[in-house]
Amino acid sequence: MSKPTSGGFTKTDTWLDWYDGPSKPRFQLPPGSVDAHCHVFGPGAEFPYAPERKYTPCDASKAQLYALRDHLGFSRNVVVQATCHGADNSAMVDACVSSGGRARGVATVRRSVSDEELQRLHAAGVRGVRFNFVKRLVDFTPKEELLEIASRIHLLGWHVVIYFEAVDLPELWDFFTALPTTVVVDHMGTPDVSKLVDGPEFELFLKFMREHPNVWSKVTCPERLSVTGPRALDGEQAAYQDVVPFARRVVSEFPDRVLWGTDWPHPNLRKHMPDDGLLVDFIPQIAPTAELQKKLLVDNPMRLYWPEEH
Ligand code: 0GY
Repeated sequence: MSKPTSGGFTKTDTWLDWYDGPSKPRFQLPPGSVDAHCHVFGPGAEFPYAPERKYTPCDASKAQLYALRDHLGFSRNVVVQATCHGADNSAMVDACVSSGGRARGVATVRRSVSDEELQRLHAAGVRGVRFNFVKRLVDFTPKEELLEIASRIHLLGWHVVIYFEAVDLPELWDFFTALPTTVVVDHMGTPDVSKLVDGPEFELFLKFMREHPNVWSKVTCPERLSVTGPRALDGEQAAYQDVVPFARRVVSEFPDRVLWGTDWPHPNLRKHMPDDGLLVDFIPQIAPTAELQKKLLVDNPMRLYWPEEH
């Protein structure tokens, strides 16, 4: 089914719509599991896309997100501001406030954000800001502006989510390690999984986590990182096999600092759109024991996003 973009927007030519009718996962999520990385897009007619955006997605509403949550067996969501909405957090905030306390958010803010606005975001459920260094997604923001934002949101008990390409880690290292907050890395720092898991590139990322106990990682996006793709290698094994050693390594070494999320509705995938049920079936391969699964899906996200209940 095609999902046209509303509000007078036309989605980017190569845009793949999210997967309709995902399978029911075979893996049963532990009770209270949190989808700690997902987005809402618009709908554009209600929440217009930002003029400075680098892509126009298909609409993906809060109702569709929460239907997926229930279908997959999650209890809660962390809705991360997507770059197509710039620093207008309205769609993400609307999703959080309509969730009945079952969603928290990660916002994008500019240096000019007022204290009142930060308080308003906090009341809506926002607990972090995202700093994005992926050049195809955002324009450059000076580091001193980001540090200023980080020191302000630190006072609210929020954390910083960072999204970057693995090749840029050396250059960004000093900035990242100067952040005063908990720092959550999107998608394991986007490793090139055709390289060795114990090669220099991924070792640098592991060193980053090892030397900085305030750094957490989302072990997300096998569909984005995989080179071999969704093809299952045999009847019993799930897809995205080339990502497994990377994610498994991070989960086993840092079990108390990892998060998992669907990444629905999967922005900017150009080759295939994953079946979200299949993505959930990926989890036991990277977190093979019930204890690791509970940390990854319940304890860690609750500690970070719902500390008052933890
Ligand atoms: C992701 C990945 C992407 C995009 C965004 O905010 C965004 O636009 O997050 C991407 O294109 O890699 O984290 O979902």
